[in-house]
Amino acid sequence: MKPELDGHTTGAPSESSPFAADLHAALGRTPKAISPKYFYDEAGSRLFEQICELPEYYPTRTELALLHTHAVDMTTQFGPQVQLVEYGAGALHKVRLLLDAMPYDSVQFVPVDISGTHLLAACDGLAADYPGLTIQPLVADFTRPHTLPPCPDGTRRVGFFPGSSIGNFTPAEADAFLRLAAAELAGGGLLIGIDLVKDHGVLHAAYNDAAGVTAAFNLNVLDRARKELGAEFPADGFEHLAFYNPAYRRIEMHLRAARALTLQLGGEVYVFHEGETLHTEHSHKYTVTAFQAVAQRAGFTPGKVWTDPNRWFAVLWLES
Ligand code: AVJ
Repeated sequence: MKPELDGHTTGAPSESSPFAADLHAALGRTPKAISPKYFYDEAGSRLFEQICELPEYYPTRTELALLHTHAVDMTTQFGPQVQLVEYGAGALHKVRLLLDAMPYDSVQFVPVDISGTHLLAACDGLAADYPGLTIQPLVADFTRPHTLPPCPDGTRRVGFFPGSSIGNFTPAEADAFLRLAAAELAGGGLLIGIDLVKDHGVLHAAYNDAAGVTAAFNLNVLDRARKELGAEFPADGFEHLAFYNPAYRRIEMHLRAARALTLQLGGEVYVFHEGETLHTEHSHKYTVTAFQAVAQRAGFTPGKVWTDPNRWFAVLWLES
């Protein structure tokens, strides 16, 4: 198991990990910015699961309700014989709602995830609950070229990308991912969850929860830098900042220096002036029609759309 597979290392502070290299690059650029993938060590993954349960964080429960209510209608789009490819599979909770609505012994399930240990454990749990389901896990970064198991004649390849994870991508990255997906899902389709543009107060609250879980999740990146890389900075030096940027239709998360300070990492000293931020995440919001236009340019034909009464979240079917 290569430590770089899930972007984190354990044990003694190490200067040679991809996290160290990426953090140096992040702190050296203007404006300072790092990939959100470094949120997800064990502590960060647990915090994310807590976020999903927060009263203010509507996306998870809204999407689960859509999958629960419309699973039969959704899986009817797939056709009778499918190879179901889940991108960034994680805990494999959501796919169960689809499998419950299908004769799953005719499904070949291919969960793709960068974190091999978590993926294989989740597959064991799924196999125990769905006897007869064919599961072929693939440990890979799905945003990079990868090889899926062959799809037999008469079987459609269908992608599943829930959670509005695509919101973490910049528009250029989203376009690149959708083009890759349209090519590898040719003849099949993609079922994708997207978070919709909405009242700014609702968006703001979802990323600024009263219990401070999102703040802890954001600050965890620096906790990791301290624990794993021996980074030094004032304990109360950084604060959580999350706001909706309407010009880009995205939530931005940052870690903001509460005062002028320095962060030391492996012999380098990085200066933050008061209020300067390390940008940690984008979470892009879409309208249904804007997303369908992006998907169409990437090679998909938009199909059915399922959304909640508030129109806060949508699950889209795209034919490829
Ligand atoms: C997992 C990327 C969909 O953008 O809402 C939650 C991550 N960040 N709270 C999101 C997240 C802060 C989440 N995604």
